[in-house]
Amino acid sequence: MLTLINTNRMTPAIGPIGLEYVAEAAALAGIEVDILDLALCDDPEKSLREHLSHRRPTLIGLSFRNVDDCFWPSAQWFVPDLAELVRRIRGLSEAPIVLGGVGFSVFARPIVEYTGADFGIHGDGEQATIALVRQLQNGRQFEQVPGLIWRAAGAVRSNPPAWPAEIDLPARRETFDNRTYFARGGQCGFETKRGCNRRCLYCADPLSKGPVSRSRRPDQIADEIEALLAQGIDVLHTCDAEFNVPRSHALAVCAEMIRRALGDRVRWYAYLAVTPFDGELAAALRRAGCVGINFTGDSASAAMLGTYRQLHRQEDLVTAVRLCRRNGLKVMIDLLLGGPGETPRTVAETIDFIKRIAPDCAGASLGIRVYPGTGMVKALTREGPLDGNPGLRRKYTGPIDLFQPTFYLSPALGPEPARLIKDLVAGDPRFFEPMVEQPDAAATDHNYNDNTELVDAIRAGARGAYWDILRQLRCGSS
Ligand code: B12
Repeated sequence: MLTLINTNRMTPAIGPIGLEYVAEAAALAGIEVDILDLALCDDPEKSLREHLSHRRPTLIGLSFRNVDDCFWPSAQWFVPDLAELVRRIRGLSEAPIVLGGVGFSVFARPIVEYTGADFGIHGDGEQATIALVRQLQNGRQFEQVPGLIWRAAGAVRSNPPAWPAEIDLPARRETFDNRTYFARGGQCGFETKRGCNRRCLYCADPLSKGPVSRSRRPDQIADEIEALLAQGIDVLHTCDAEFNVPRSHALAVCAEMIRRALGDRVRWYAYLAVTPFDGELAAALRRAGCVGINFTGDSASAAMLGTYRQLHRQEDLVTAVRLCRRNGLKVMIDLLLGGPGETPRTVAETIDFIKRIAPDCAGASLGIRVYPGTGMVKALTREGPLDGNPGLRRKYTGPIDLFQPTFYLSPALGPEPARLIKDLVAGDPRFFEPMVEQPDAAATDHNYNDNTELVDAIRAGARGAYWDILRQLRCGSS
């Protein structure tokens, strides 16, 4: 028996889609699967005890979605809680423990070492978990398990990440309680591809999902959406890095949804790169049921777009907003303020520009989570040793340790960068502002970590992407 446990208790609750895919693939391969969803338990400690007391699994799998909340200055780190959970499970069961998940895959080896887990899977979990169960039952040839991290003779060993080119994923989405997730989380996810071939300076997606885009079959995606619809779940969010990379696959997915008239029955939101985006794609998205797009804008300053290695330019932002308006799509531009070389002038240029092109809303995040293995680290080490870099912010003490939440914030923004941005936003309600470092400051940001404003709105019936729900609450329009 394979016991799979969802460990993510953040609210609003997001369904553990990755773990559900793993569970359904394992069941399809003939493995007996057993589920414990700690997000939906009132007393997780008690549920864990009761659940494990009368089961003897071959393997216990824990999903670890968020390593930290990626938000400065809250900078919450969740790895110590995971280590504590592993310790508690050890006291309740002798089964080996495997870890996996998107956040996990960014830091796979250090997390296995820190938590003392037996195994970890870096990358896609479906076939790797099946292979691990088989090897535990027979042979223990761990070199044959894709993406596996394991302990042997006192050392931690690892195979190359599991990023199979072919994704055959006939998901039924019946293993977790997606109805409850819809009621508590306001939307459910669906995935159309994995991996990204872009090289944005700060992004960890190529580390967890691989450096090339690997697409799912449009018919399997549409089947999955129909399965969710059959459960009464009709508001969705893509779980791809960028839905429109590559554009051809985005169009193919939309075409299949249009062919099945899903656009009349479902509303969905997506993350998109600013380019490629054109009239044909915008119209297809709308006809397929997409109602809102969150663009990875990052900046509107040419210098900063170059630093972030973004492919779009100011005029592409203009086009994106215009095409969304023309096609009835709500539009959010996500900004990443404070990167290397950011100055009060480049921030002002960006905020003024965004105000002028008038998206429905804009996320003004301040500070960039620095992940090991990204271009950010290379750029910063060119300036000198990380310890002593005046731009690095963290809440822990001691030497810089990128495993723990560590953020970069351009020193040129001065001693009160959040205040600077607030002044530039000047009360424009379309902007989600960075949090000012004061204990009594009212939240005007878009941190979805334990966000009670969102939890309450969803309980009262709001559905959709969180930026769209917050936007409606703050701007009062639908
Ligand atoms: C879509 C998305 C969102 C949507 C979710 C919508 C929805 N209904 O699902 C929204 C906007 C709500 C969101 C919010 C947040 N997100 Co988000 N999100 C994503 C995104 C793009 C996709 C995640 C996803 O579902 N992937 C698809 C699934 C199928 O993949 P998967 O989970 O990796 O699962 C596979 C493997 O990991 C593995 N696996 C999974 N579980 C297990 C378990 C075992 C035992 C094994 C062996 C394997 C295994 O197998 C699975 C199938 O192959 C990722 C980035 C990315 N490209 O993945 C960021 C990402 C996960 N988010 C992130 C963050 C930080 C957050 C927030 C905390 C942000 C915030 N402060 O508000 C919140 C947290 C919300 C919550 N309650 O958990 C970070 C996490 C990084 C980190 N430092 O830990 C990511 C990686 C983005 C980033 N690079 O910064 N997010």
